[in-house]
Amino acid sequence: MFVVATAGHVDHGKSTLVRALTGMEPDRWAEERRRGLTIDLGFAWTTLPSGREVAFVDVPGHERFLGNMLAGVGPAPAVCFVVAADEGWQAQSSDHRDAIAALGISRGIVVLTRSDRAPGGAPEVLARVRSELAGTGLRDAPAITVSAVEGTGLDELRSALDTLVGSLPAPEPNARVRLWIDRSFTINGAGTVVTGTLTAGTLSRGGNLLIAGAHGTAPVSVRGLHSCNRAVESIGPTSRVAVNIRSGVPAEGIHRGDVLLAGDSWPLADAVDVRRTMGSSFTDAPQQLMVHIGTAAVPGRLRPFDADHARLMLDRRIPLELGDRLVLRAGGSRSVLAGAQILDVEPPALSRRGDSGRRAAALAAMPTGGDPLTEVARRGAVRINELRRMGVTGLGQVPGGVKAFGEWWVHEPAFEVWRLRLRTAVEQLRERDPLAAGLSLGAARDLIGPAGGALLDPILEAAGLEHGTGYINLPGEHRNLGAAEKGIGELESRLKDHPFAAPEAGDLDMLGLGTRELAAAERSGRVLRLGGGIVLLPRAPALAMRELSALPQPFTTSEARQALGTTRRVVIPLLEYLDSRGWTRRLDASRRTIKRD
Ligand SMILES: Nc1nc2c(ncn2[C@@H]2O[C@H](COP(=O)(O)OP(=O)(O)OP(=O)(O)O)[C@@H](O)[C@H]2O)c(=O)[nH]1
Ligand SMILES: [Mg+2]
Repeated sequence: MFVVATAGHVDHGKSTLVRALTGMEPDRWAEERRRGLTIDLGFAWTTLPSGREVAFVDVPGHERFLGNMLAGVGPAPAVCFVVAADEGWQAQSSDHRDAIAALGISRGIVVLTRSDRAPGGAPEVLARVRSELAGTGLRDAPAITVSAVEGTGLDELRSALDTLVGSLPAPEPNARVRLWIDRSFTINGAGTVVTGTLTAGTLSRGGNLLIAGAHGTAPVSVRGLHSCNRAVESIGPTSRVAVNIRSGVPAEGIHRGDVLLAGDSWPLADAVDVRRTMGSSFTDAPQQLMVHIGTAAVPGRLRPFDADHARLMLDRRIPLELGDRLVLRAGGSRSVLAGAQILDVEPPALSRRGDSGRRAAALAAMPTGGDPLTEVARRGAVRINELRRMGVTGLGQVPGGVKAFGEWWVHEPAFEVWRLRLRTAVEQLRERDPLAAGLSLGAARDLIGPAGGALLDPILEAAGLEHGTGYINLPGEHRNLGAAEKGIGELESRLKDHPFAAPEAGDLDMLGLGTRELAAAERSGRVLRLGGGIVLLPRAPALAMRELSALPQPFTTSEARQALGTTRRVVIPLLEYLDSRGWTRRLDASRRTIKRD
C-alpha cells in the first residue's frame, strides 16, 4: 500500500477529487459535509489500475486548520498538490507549498482541478504553479488537469498515481516503528483504537510498544490491527493502520500527536539543535513557536545561534532523530514561519560566555546525519547503539581516531587522557603510601567519568595496571614497598635458602614488618600469609607438594614435618592451606594423602 496526502487552497477540490478517485467520503464529520469545508483529516483508499493500493489523507485547506493540515502531510511520503484551474494560485497554496518544502517532501503530482470551470485549460495557472513550486521538491512533479464533476483527466491521474507510487523509495519494514497518531477513538468491546500512517517498521498483533505523549510514556500491547478496514496479523510500511491497543493510559488521555514507538529504541528529546532549511531567519523569528513533527504540534522556545542555527526547547519530550524535519509556526499564526532539520538530539549545555557562538560554528560544520567522529569525540565514549538511536548515519565503519571495544566507540584522545589519569593517580598513591592497597574502583571511576566507567578494563590494560579485589594497582613486580622494602628483601633472602623456616613474631618485629607491611607485600605477590602468623614465600606450597608427593601415601603430620624440615608451628597451617586448595586431603586426625586426579 502507498499513502498520499492532499494539499492546496481551501475549496480547490481536494476532497471532491479524493471522493472521485476512491468512491469514499473523506469528510467524516456532518459539520464538514454541511459546510462543504474540510476541518479535520479524512481517509479514503482505492486500488490503482496496476493493482497497487493507495490511501489518501485528505487535509483541510482553510487557514484556520493549518495545524490539522500539517498533521496530515507530516508523515506522508507523497502529495497531490491541488490548485483549482479556475481560481489559480491562492494564499493557502503558498502556505501548503511552504509546509511541503519544510517537510522536505519531494514526491507528488500537481493536480489542476475544476477544469470544467476553466475552458481552454489554464496554461497561465500551470505556469504560475510551476514558478511557485520551483524552489521545492515538487519542481518536476507531473501535472494533470482534471474535472471531478465531468470525470475528465481522472484516468490519467490514476495512471500518474501508479507511476508515482511505483517510483517511491522502498520503505524499510525492519526499521524501528514511530507511528504518529492522527486519530484516537474507542470501540465498544475493543477499547482504544489509534490510527496513523506507518512509514517504517512493522506492527504485529500481540506486539509490545510504548506510547509517548503529553501523559509521558507507557507500555502498550497491540490487541488488534486493521488496515483499510481489513483485520491483519502484521503490517509493514507504508500503510494506513488502525491499532487496537491495550495500555494503562485511558482512551481520553491519548491524542493526535502522541506516538507509538518500538520499545525504547527512540531517544525522547525536549531540546534539539537545528538548521534552518527554509523560511524566516532564526534571528528574526519570535521566541515562542509551535513546532510540528509527524502529527504532533508542541510549543517550543527558540534560542537562535545565528540566522540558520538554533536550539529549540520543547514543552514536552518527543521521539526525534537526526535529520528529522520540523515545521515552525509563530504562535497563533496561520502560516509556516520556517522549516528546520535536526542536527542534535542531545545538545550540550551552554553555560560559558561565547558558548553560543562556538555552538553556531560547530553546527554550521555539521553534516545533516551527524558525524560519527564528532559525536564520539563529544562524549569521549559512546555505545554504537546510542549513536544509532539518535539517527547518526555512516556507522558502517569505525572512524579514524576512534577505538572500538565491543559495543563501545572511544575517542582516542579521551582514552589517552583516561589512561594517563589512572596511571598517574596510582603512581602518586604508591609514592605517597607504598603500603596502600591501591586506588579504589570508585576513585578510578570518578577519574574517568561515567562514559569511561564501562571501559575500565581496556583502560587499565593500556595503562599497565592491575585490578585486584576492589583495588587498582601497579603489577606486583613494579611495586616498591617503600620503607618496608628492606625488611621484605631480607625476609625473601632468608626464605629462599630455608623455604619452610617461617620467621617468629620477634624476627618479623626486628625486620620492621607489621601487619600492614606484610599485607602490602602479599598484595604485591612477594609473600604468602598463612594462619597463625606464618609468613612464607608464595612458592612454598608448590615446594611442599613436591616433597610430600615423594612420601608413601597417606602420610602423617609428623612425616610431613620431617620431610619439610620444619616445625609443627609451620607445618599445620601449611597443610591446612594445601587442604583448602584441594591439593591434599585429610583422612583423619593425623593422616593426609595427596589428591591425584
Ligand atoms: N465544477 C466543479 N466543481 C468542483 C470540482 N471539484 C470540486 N468542485 C467544487 O468545489 C467546491 C469545493 O470542493 P472541495 O472538494 O470541498 O474542496 P476542498 O479543497 O476539499 O476544500 P477544503 O477541504 O475545505 O479545503 C465544492 O463545491 C465542489 O463541488 C470540479 O472538478 N468541478
Ligand atoms: Mg476538503
